Amino acid sequence: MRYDWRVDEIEALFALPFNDLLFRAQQVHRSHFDANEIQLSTLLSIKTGGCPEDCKYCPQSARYNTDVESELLMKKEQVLEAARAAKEKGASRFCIGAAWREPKGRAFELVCEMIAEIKSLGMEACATLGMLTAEQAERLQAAGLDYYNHNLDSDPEYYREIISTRSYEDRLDTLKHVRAKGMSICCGGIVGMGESRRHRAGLVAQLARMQPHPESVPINMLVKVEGTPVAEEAQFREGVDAFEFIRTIAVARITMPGSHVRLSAGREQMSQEMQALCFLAGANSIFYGEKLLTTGNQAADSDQQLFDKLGLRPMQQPTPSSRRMANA
Ligand code: SAM
Ligand code: DTB
Ligand code: SF4
Repeated sequence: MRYDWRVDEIEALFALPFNDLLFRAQQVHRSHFDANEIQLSTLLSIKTGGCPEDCKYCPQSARYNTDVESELLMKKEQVLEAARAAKEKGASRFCIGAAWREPKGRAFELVCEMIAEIKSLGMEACATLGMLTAEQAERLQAAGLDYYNHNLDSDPEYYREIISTRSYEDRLDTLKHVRAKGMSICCGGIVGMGESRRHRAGLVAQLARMQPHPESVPINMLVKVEGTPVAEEAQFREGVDAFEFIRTIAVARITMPGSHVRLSAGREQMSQEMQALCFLAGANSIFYGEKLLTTGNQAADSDQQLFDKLGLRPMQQPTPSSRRMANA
């Protein structure tokens, strides 16, 4: 496994002829995974809207005028009901998200209780709650949390155009705390916010230089939500075409061979053919269920149909030892 990827090497991968790039990605994918298995994670927003941060893509920031209303923390029983339903439909991981800068007080205690109960259903538990201190990471680990999601979103340079209220270093610190307590990391970014290919290569380099690599790497296609600056302002308007997005997946697969690369937000807007190319490029995980946090996702039924057409199978929950080996 390599951890010394340079941005220009990654840019060179991006620049390969499409067929060569996908061939390389397939070779890497097949030497680390069963290429017909897809990991299924279901998301639930347990605390929606009203976030003090200024992430320019986010419908949940209180600073922008979007359709998202601020809600209170969801009740534990409701969360568990959603987790049970997700398990019933075949998800192996349940991910809870809160629109916070960081977790605090009684709400954090309640989230720890939710995590313990999700674990008692026999599912993997993931949470995304904003910045963490070392103590909070320890509490989450003690509650049984398997994964913490905290994205870098972009490379360090373009990041400054997108978020001002939390630094890149803050994000890396949170990831360090999560790793130090022995939890797995889910960390990726967003494609299509007006960034250049060099910035995309820079994001992948940041992820691929982490040692060990994040176990889950969500690659989100920007969901343009009315009222957010990236959807409204001209400077962010240059999106990416389907091929550039698929290239990003392939490059993530080649540079992080043992990670689950997730075809994440934006799938509702993708054709089945595009999703199939993402799987061919090495994506082996999706968000499964009709909602992401506040926006829509493909319905579970249509995912089942796509899986049938492609001969894909849901991945069973990996055992801790097989996960460790994937990163060796
Ligand atoms: N508040 C927490 C935080 O940001 O640390 C957790 C929730 S936040 C919504 C999780 C991630 O969702 C973001 O880091 C971003 O990568 C992704 N995301 C948010 N809005 C998105 C959008 N409109 N399109 C694509 N991805 C988005
Ligand atoms: C991630 O990388 N993508 C998910 C999850 N981690 C938390 C969130 C996508 C959010 C898309 C916009 C929304 O539904 O609000
Ligand atoms: Fe808040 Fe997270 Fe949205 Fe940023 S991405 S505004 S931190 S909910």
